Amino acid sequence: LEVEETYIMIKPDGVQRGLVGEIISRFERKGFQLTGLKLFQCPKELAQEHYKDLQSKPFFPKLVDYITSGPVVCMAWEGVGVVASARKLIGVTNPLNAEPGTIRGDLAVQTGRNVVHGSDSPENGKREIALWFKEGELCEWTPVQEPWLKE
Ligand code: DAT
Ligand code: MG
Repeated sequence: LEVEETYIMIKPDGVQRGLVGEIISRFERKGFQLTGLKLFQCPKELAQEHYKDLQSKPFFPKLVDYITSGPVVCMAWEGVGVVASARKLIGVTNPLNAEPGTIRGDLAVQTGRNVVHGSDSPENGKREIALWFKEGELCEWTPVQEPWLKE
């Protein structure tokens, strides 16, 4: 397994419902490393670009409206196997099918209000981090707990 990067985003419903600390804390406690973090009002063009693979879907306009309906929390997380592991922590797309213990399983009820995004591949992790963060917004740093997480 290799060190990967993933783009995690708390959607406007997660921010409005006061779930920011709760959601960040799940990735933090797992042992992944935060390398980028900001509160951000997403412009329509960026939401469309982020979800461009879904542009032919009937729900696409509603999805773009939802993502731009209020501030989101943009995060970059780094770690061995972080892409797939973050998707497991998040749970499946429809929160009613998401396992208890996952973010969507514990905190959401509808696909159209599923509180959080996570990249689906290492390639998309890189693509999405480059899309949502500017030069200079990411930090390279060494967590003091590293020897207690990695043997
Ligand atoms: P995920 O967010 O689990 O990666 P996805 O990439 O297939 O899921 O879709 C992106 C978002 O689009 C998803 O979080 C919510 C919305 N969405 C997906 N399928 C939908 C559907 N059938 N109806 C309404 N919204 C949908
Ligand atoms: Mg997806």
